[in-house]
Amino acid sequence: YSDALRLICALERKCNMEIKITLGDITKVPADAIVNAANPTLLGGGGVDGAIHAAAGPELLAECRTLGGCDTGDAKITKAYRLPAQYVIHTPGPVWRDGDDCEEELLADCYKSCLKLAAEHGCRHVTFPSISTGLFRFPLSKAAPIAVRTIKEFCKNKDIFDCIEFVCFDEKTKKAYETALED
Ligand code: AR6
Repeated sequence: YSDALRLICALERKCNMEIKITLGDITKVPADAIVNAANPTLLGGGGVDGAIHAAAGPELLAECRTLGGCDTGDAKITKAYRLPAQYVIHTPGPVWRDGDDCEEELLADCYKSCLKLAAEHGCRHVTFPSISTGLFRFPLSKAAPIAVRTIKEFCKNKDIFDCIEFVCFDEKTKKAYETALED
């Protein structure tokens, strides 16, 4: 009887993962891991990267200096220092050029690489910014469906996460992710 109950609980958990879309500053949202839309140097920059480094404090940059950079589409993990999280997962998204330079595949790779690292570190609540759609100019209407689809595919029929949350910095971004989630 208890085995059956455990199985039901496990099955329910599998279906229970929530993809949440919120408006706000990702540095203020508690999570197990916060994803940073970085660049291949991992040495900071503007946008969400600048905000994450500013909120985490100088120890984050010091740890990032030891990592030797990161390829586009790949990800590396550090501690989160003063951020309300255990880890920061840094991923350099693709710079949008004309769409013929594997930008879409590379963006999907970013989400996969981050989810893989988060899972390996036991993170159940992960927050994402809208990778590449700021300074890297990836069109939002293309980026949001890629992000949502990649997360759904990665998590399908698995009990890895409780909540994957997109923390959007403006209404337009929030709307794009909501539309992608509805489709
Ligand atoms: N919380 C949540 N989202 C934010 C925040 C924040 N505090 N600040 C900005 N955004 P971007 P990219 C949103 O430019 O396009 C850096 O210099 C922003 O409105 O931060 O991947 C890196 O070092 C947009 O929706 O990242 C790289 O050189 C989204 O985050 C380069 O920018 C992504 O915008 C990466 O460019």
